[in-house]
Amino acid sequence: MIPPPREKPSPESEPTAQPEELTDAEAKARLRALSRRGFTVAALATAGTFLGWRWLLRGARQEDGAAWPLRRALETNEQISSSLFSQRQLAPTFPREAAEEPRPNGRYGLEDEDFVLEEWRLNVEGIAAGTLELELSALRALPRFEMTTEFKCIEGWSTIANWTGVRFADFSRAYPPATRSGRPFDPARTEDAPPYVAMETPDGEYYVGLDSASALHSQTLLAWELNGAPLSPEHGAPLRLVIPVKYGIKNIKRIGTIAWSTQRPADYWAEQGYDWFAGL
Ligand SMILES: Nc1nc2c(c(=O)[nH]1)N[C@H]1C(S)=C(S)[C@@H](COP(=O)(O)O)O[C@H]1N2
Ligand SMILES: [Mo]
Repeated sequence: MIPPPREKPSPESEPTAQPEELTDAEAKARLRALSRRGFTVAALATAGTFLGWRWLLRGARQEDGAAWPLRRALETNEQISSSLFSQRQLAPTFPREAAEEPRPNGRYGLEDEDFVLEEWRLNVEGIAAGTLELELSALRALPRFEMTTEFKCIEGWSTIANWTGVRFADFSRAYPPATRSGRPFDPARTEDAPPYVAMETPDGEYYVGLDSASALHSQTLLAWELNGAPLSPEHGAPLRLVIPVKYGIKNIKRIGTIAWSTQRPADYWAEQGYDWFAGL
């Protein structure tokens, strides 16, 4: 076995893109929602969410086996990034014409010679319904979403590309996870969802862990098309994750299983020493 190529994080080339402002309509909708509930309630809810997160992170932490000085450093990054993360911050979007063909990068989990595209099913676990096996047609039946966003690899390169699929939030509305409160799932109440989502390739060779807030972000997409054409095998056919609020490493190709989880899931590149959160 050839050792896995180490991607080098290159701070000099780290992108400095400014998050887009909310559109007027979005800002108004949010203000309406706030005044409905009252600002105090909103503030309490925010504080509650934050405390809930801290508690969860602390709980998850004790299960990690890494040597403590290393874990400390990684955790500091993660805490900073996860507390700075806001679902309201959108990744920049671009005109459709700006889309280019990304270079295929990373083949873990794509090399199983027994993989048959026609036999592919998406396994969904940790949902209220138990477990499910979905065909691509079931995903295509959900609200279609298209976006042109910038894809950023931790190695320093980036590509603007156009993606089509279903938002993970809409997918989750259709196949909801069990909530903490027992109330019906609402993607806007991320604190009520299981805290993590795990995704892995059908052969289990590549896997990512996501915090639910990022997974349920409005630009997180389960995609089956790239630049208007079905995904090619090297770009992750038949279904991949596109999550522009994270670096490329989290954008898993050829998803075989999606599982909601109360425990912080294993993550291929985090195990190689990269930041688990891997947010931009
Ligand atoms: N299954 C799988 N998904 C993966 C990878 C991989 O090795 N295997 N590499 C990741 C990395 S590091 C990057 S930068 C992007 C590249 O996506 P692309 O090949 O479509 O450009 O895929 C991500 N998803
Ligand atoms: Mo990457």
